[in-house]
Formats: sequence, structure tokens, C-alpha cells
Amino acid sequence: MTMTTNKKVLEFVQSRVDLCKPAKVVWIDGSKELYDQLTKEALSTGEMIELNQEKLPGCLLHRTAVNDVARVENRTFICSRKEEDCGPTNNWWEPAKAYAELESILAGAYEGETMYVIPFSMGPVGGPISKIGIEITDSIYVVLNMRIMTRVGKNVLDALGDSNDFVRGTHAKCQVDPEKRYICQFPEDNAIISVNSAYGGNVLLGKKCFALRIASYQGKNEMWMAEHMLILGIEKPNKEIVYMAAAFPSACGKTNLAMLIPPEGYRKNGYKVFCVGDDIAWIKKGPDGRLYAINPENGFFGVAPGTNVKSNPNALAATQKNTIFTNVAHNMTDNTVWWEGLDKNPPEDCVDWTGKRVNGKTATEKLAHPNSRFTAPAVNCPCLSSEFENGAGVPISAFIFGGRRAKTAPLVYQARDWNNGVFVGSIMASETTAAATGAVGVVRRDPMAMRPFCGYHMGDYFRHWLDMGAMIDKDKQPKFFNVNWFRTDDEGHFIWPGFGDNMRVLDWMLKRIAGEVEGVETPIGVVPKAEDINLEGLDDFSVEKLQGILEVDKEGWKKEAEGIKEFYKTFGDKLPKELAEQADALQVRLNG
Ligand code: OXD
Ligand code: MN
Repeated sequence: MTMTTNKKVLEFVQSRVDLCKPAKVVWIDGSKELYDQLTKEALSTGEMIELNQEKLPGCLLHRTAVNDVARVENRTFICSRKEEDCGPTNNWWEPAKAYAELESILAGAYEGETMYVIPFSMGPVGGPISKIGIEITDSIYVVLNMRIMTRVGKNVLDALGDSNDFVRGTHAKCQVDPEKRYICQFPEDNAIISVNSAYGGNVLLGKKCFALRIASYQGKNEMWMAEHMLILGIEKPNKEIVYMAAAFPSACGKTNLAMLIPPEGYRKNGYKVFCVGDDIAWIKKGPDGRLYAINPENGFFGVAPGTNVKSNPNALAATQKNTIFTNVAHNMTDNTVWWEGLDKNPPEDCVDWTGKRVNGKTATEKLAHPNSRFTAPAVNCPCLSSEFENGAGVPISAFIFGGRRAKTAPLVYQARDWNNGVFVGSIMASETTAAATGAVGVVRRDPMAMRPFCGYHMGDYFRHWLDMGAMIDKDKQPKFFNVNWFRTDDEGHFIWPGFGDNMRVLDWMLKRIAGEVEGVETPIGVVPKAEDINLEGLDDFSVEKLQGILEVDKEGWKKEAEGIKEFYKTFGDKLPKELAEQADALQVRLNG
């Protein structure tokens, strides 16, 4: 059964049938009956494990191959026609060569299997900022996850009509051979091909591949932005809701910040935080001249370890039904799940993420993979914004950038204006995490947290940011801030309490946006006066400690400024001159 008469869609699907040679084709129509049938099938083959249906109704567990647990940046390619459109932060592969190799891998890859056709919408179906994709896959795991992470079904094809404006995604698990694993984006063709992986970030093609890599390229051409940003709304006591979008690298706390519960004092005074999105923002100029953002996703693909009733009760609540867990530990005592940082009580009878039955109390290896995940429907989140389904988006008053830095970056500072804000985003640096394969804890530059996700030359991406600013009247431009929750003391302990207490920093931003407080000018930007950060109720945190992490270490920043210049050199003449000037001006201020 096909679900559309759209010739371009039918041609694309037929091309995949001809190439991959499935035994049969199933179109995902969005019906519950079909999902139930596929779930049953996945349970019968062992691809999915049904968890305790009383404690975790509708929840499933999946384990990937042990060599396939994270995004693979070194095997991710931007296959632009010209190499110079790819840029130094991406891997380039000439499209003709990439297609030839990928098609040889895909040839007959579905033999004897079912091919699934998933029509999906990023953003509310038919919304003014939304876009459509078709993912072809041989994996039920992908179908069931895409159903949570995106809007899937026949209504998407109805919204597409006869249009050719859809992204063509092809995924095949093949033998999950890491040597032949390729995650390829073809921005000029609106196409994605991902082979030899079954890990979420590599295979849920709506997420990183489309909503960031392809969409960032579309955004550049169509004057909008696709960013690696959470979106949250803060309701003030006067009921005004201020929306902010924040970019942090993978596994640096976007989900936690997006679902923050303010400290008691704030709650008593009437402050509330609502989550619009935890990972991706699509941002467009609205009819009133301000920037509006939607979360194109429909669920949360969150990092499980560290999620608990204290760190993120909203995320935990979101995972209690209709959720797919990947690579967490399986608690065999009551058929539930466990991960490091959930509580201090690892299950004695446990199957670890590799599938080994172990005593969790005495095991020496981690029970859950550090990048184990939950795929939870957004509607499960207790603090989901009432604007979540608003396809026109929410107006953004602030952009926040942040990284994981043990030293140098202060708790918070504000950029001077749009161009200085773009500079601050462009020089972001963070310690690497387990969300991608490779070394963990190494500081690397990660502009706007988009290094792994920008679908074109990062120098052109900076230019696009500057152009977007030029399009917005000054009084309608969001303010820019940079934060660092991760400063450590000499013993390596985090100084700032983080989590819900980050509200205290957001509160300073609210006051800056409203023009209610002065700040202190420093060479890097405006930092708060210590007395303007509300520490009420934070018992063992002194003003001195706060002053310590607000300090701008001039010598450290002089080194930083040199590092920035080195990094900027890699962009050659694609580096916008405005940013080169910003880097010079920073050095002048530091030496002044
Ligand atoms: C993610 C990531 O999964 O950034 O969101 O890796
Ligand atoms: Mn992410």
C-alpha cells in the first residue's frame, strides 16, 4: 500500500527498492495498530525487551552492538559539490565517490527483510517553520524511535502534497561494521545516507542529520537558523513569559537546563520554567520583526546517566511511560532499568549494557553505557510549554552559549551586542564527552555547539549569523550571554551547585533583559556584580566563592585570545572580517 500520489516521493521509494531489494515494503501510516504490530515483532526477535508494564507502561529496552554506542564524527561527511563549501571543521567526501561507495554498500542490503518508509515532519505538521522528510530504513528500532522523536504518518504526506521539498533519508544497519560506517549528508541534494550503524544519533535521520546538518544549510539559503539549542520559557510573577535559547555541546546539560525546577524561594514568588525543546531550535524572523523559535522534535533523546529525582525530576518523569531505553542497565529483580547516577542502589541481579548478567553491587565496569539514552515523548514532560505545538514558535529574548570548562570561563557574562555575541558563540570551547566516540575531557573549540552539526563551511555559518543580526532591528535583537556551570576547585569539585540553582543566573539575565541591573564591564563582556546574583537559600555557598567564579582571569584570557586567533586562522578568507576585528579588540582590551 502506498500512501501518496506524490511522484517524487514514489520515485525516491522505488529507487530504494531497486537498490536495496527488500522482500517487502511497509509504509508507516502513524496508526497505533501498525506500531503495536511492529513492537510485537521486535519483541519476538529480541531486538526489543518489554519492561515491567505496571511500573513502566509502554516502555522498551534495546541494546546496540558494543561498537555502536555514539555518534561517529570521524565517519560523518558533508558531501557538498565543492570541497570549499564543507570547511575545515567537517569531513568532505566528493558526492560522486560517496554515492558510488554508499550505493555499493546499499546494494541488496535489505534482501529478505522489510523496508520501512517513514514520512515525518520536523515541527508541527503543516507549520510555517516545519519541514518534511522521508526516512527509509530496515530497522524497527528506528521506526519506533522516529515515532517518538518526530511527527510520523500519512498526514505528513498529505501536508507535503505534490511538493518536492522533502529530505530523502536512507538508513541501512547492514552488519554494523565500523569500518564501513558512514553518515553522509548531501546538502545540495536534500539527501542523507547512513549505513552500518544502529545508534540513535547516527540513524534517527530527523535529528542531527536533517534538523541540524541539512537544515543549517537550508537556513543559510532561506534566511533562518537551525541551531543546537534548547528552548525554555521563564514565567515571571507578573505572568510574562520570557523565552531563551541555549547552545551547549552534547551531554553538557541542555536537557537539565531546559527542564529546570527553580529553587523554592523562586517558586514561592511565582517563577515557573517551561520546556519547549532540549536539543534543537529552528529560528526565523516573525511578522513583528523578532526572532521566533520552534523545537522541530517531538520527543527527548536524552542522556540517561546522571538523571535522577534531584538533577532532573521532569526528565525522569518523562521516561516513566512509552519510552525506549537504549544501553542502560536492565534490573532483573523487577524488570526495570538502572543507570549510574539514578540512585545509590545498583541492582544486584542485573544485565549490563553489553548484555552480560552481573551482580550490580560488586561489578567493576559501568552497568549503563555513559552515553546510554532514553527516547521519551515530549508530551510526557510535566513542564512542557503550552506553546510546544505552536508552529509559529516563541519569541526569543536571549541566546545563551556555554561549555564545560574547568577553568577560565566565568559563571556568566553578557556580550556587548549582536556581533560581539556571535564572536562569543564562535569561540565556545568545551571538554569533549561520551556523546561522540573519541577521547573524553579534551578541550576543543565548538562554535555555537555546532561543530559536529554544521552542514557547510563554518566561516560561512559565522557570516550567516552576522547577516541574521543585520536583519533584526536593534531593539528586537535577543541579548547574548555565555555561561559555564562547570568551574572546578583545586580538588576537581564543581564550585557552582548547578541544576535548579542555575535559575539564579537566568534571573540575572531576566533583569539584564528588562534593564533592571547594571553589570561590571570586563575585557570579555559584562559580568554581574556579586550582589546581583540571588544566593538566598543556598546555605553553603558564600559570596566569596561566587566572586571567585565571576572573576575574569586576564592572563588566562590572554592565552585564550591567542588560541582563538589560531582557531580563526583555520577558516582562511572565509572568516568574516567583523569577527577578526572582534578578536583584535578583545586582545586590545586585555592588554589595556
Ligand atoms: C545528542 C547529541 O544526542 O548531541 O543530542 O549527541
Ligand atoms: Mn545534541
